[in-house]
Amino acid sequence: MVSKSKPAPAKNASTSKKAPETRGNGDELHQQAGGSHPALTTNEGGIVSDNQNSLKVGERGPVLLEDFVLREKITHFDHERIPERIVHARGSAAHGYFELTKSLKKHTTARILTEVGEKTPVFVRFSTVAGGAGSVDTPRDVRGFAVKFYTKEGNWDLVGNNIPVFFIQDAMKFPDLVHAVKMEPDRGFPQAATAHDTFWDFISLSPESIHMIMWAMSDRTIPRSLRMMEGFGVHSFRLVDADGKSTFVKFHWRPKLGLQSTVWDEAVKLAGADPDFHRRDLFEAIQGGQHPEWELGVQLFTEEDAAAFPFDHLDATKLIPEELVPVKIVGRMVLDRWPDNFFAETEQVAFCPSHIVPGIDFSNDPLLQGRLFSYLDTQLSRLGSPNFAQLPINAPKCPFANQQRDGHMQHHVPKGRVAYEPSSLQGDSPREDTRRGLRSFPAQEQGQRGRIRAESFADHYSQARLFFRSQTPFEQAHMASALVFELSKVETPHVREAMVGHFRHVDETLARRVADGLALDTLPPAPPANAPVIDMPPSPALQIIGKMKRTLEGRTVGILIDDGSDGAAIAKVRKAVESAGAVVKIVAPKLGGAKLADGKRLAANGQLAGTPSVNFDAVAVVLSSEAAAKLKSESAAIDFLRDAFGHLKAIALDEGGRQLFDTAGLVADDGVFGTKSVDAFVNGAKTRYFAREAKVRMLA
Ligand code: HDE
Repeated sequence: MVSKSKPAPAKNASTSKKAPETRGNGDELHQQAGGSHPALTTNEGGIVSDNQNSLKVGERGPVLLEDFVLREKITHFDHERIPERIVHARGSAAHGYFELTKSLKKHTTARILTEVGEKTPVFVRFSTVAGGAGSVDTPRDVRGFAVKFYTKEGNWDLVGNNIPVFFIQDAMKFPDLVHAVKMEPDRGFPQAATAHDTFWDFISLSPESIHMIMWAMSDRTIPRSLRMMEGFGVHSFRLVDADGKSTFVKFHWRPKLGLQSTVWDEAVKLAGADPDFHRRDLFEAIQGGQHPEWELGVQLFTEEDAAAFPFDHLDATKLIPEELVPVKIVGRMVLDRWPDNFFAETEQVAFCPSHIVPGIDFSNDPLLQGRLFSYLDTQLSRLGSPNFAQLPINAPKCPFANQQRDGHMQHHVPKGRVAYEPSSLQGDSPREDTRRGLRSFPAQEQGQRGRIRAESFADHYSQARLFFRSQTPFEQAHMASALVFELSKVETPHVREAMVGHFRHVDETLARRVADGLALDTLPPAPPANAPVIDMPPSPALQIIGKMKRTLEGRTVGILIDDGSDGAAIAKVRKAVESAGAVVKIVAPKLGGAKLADGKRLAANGQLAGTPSVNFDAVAVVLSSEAAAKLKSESAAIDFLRDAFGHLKAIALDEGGRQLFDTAGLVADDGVFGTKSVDAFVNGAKTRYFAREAKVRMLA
C-alpha cells in the first residue's frame, strides 16, 4: 500500500521575522483546516489536497497527463534557473542605508550628495569576477562592490570594484579579457582562477594590464572579509552644480573595520574549509548586529588639475594618488539587513552604471562608455525582459512614470488612453521637466573619427612601479610569490618569460625574484615601452598592512577545548575577546562539546575536523594534559595550531595547549601568549605577525 500520510509541516526556516508571504488574500477559505498555516495552492489559487503523490490509475498504475498540479509544479521547477552573470556570477548582498555627513552642494545638485543627515536606502552586492555562481568565495580575484542607491531622484548605481584601476583601457577588449580568464574553452577548467595559460597569454600581450596585475597579485584579491575591503568607482565621473559647472570625481569606500587580507595559504585552505566563507561572514555579522560600515570618500578635481597630472585620468588603468588629490570623507554606508530571499534580491538585482541621477554625469573614459551599453544589454538576456526594472529589488523607491508599455511580464496596469507624448487627452499623463530632469554636461567635443587609442594612455608601467614600490617588504614578497605561483601554473614557457620581461619595467628586483622563483637562468628581455617609465613618490595609501586597523572588532577568535579543559580559563578568554568587539567560537572534537574540569558541559560551535583554524583571526587552545596527549594523534588538532601559526595569527595557550603546540613542532614568538595574560593576547590578536612569515615559508 502506498502511503498517503503527510510529513509534519516543516518549521519556517526563514531568517526574516516577517510572516511568510501568502500571495493571495489569506481569506478563511485559504486557511489550512484546523491550523494557522495558509493552505498550499497552485499558482492559480486552487487548494492542493496532496503534495506527496501524483495522480495515478491504481496504486501501481501510470500517472495521468491530466495531473495539472504535478505539471505546474514540475514546469515551474524546470525553469527556476536564469542565466548567471557572465562575470561577477558569485555574489552576496545586503540592504542598508547611506547617510551624507558633508554636503557637496558646491559641486552638485544631486540631492543624495547635498542633504546632510538624509538616509537613502541601498542594496549592495559584493562578488568575485571569474568564477561561476557556485564557485568558492576565496579565490585570488578582484571583488565587485556594486551599490544601488534608491534616491528620491531615482536610482543611482555605483558599480565598482575593490581595486581602483582596471585591466584594460577600452571596452572593446573586455570580451577578450573575460574569455582569457574564464575556464579554458576546450577543457572546462580551471574554475575561478587566473593561474592558467590563456589568462597570462592575454596579459603578456596587453601591457596596459600590468598595473592592474600588480593589484591582482597583491593581498587585495584575497580579502579576509567583504567587510574589510575598500571599494572604488574606478572611473572619473562628473559632478554638475546648479549653474552647469562640472567637477570631476572619483568615489572611494573605506571600511570601518580597516583593510585586512588573508595570506595565500589560508585563502587556499579556506576554499576547502568553507566555500561560503565570505557569504557566511557577512550573513553572521549582519544577523549578529555587527553591521558593516564604510565611509564614502571623494577625490574632486577640475579639468585644469587633470591637465597637470602625469597621466590621463580618463584611462581606467590609472589611479590618482591620494597625495595628489586627497580623499574627502562625505558620508557613511551601513548594511543592516540580510535579504529575505537570495534569488529575488541578490540574483535579480540589475546594476547599470548608466543609472545616474541629476547632478552626476559620465566622463569620456572609454571603458565607462562601453559599460554604459553593456549592463542594460546583459540584463535583457539575464532577466529576460525590458521590464526587469519593475522587479521589487530594481524598482525605484521614488515615483516613476513614462509611456513605456507592455513586454514580457508586465506588472503595471496603466490606466487611460494615452501611451504617448506629446498628448492632450489625459491630464495626468507624465511630462518631461527641463528644470529638474537629467541633464548631460555640455562638454565641447571635437576631433577626427577613428579607432584611436589616446597618446596620453601610452604609459603602462609607471603606476605599476608606483604600486609595487609603495608596498611594505612583506607585501612585496607576497606579490612576487603570487606571481611565481600563478606563472608556475602556466605550461607555455614563452608566456612566463614574456611576463618577466614586463616586470623589468616595473622593478628590476621584482623581475629577478620572479625569474628566480621560476628557475629562469637568464632574465628575459623587457619589451619596448611605448612611453618613458617615470618614478612617482611612493604612496603608502596603497598598502594594506599600513591600512590595517589595530582592532579585534568584527573578528572571530576560536577556542579549542576538550574534556577536562579549564572552564575558568575559557570564560576569561571569552570575556576579554568579546569586550574587544570580537566573536568567540568554541571548537571541540565533538559538536556536543566537552565535559570541563568542573564537570559542566560546554557545547561547541564547531567540530574540530570541520572547523580548522582558518576560520578564525586568532586562536586559544585550552586543554588538560590528558586531552593534549590524546590530541597528539589527531592531525586536525595539530593542523589547528600549525595553520594558525603559519597564517601569522596570535595564539593563546594554557599548559595543555602548550604541550600540543610543542608536539606540532612550533617555536613560540611574540605572537604566542599564555592564557593567563589575556589582555596581552587580546591586544596581540589585533594584528598579524608578518615577521614570523620568514620562519614558516619561503617567499620569492
Ligand atoms: Fe562589469 N559587467 N564590465 N566592470 N561589473 C558586469 O553586468 C562590463 C567593469 C562590475 O553585482 C556585467 O549584470 C564591461 C569595471 C561589477 O550584479 C556585464 C566592462 C568595473 C559587476 C559587465 C566592465 C566593473 C559587473 C555582468 C568593460 C569596476 C557585478 C552581469 C567595459 C568599475 C554587478 C551584469 C552585480 C558586472 C560588463 C568592466 C564592475 C556583462 C563591458 C571597470 C561590480 O554587463
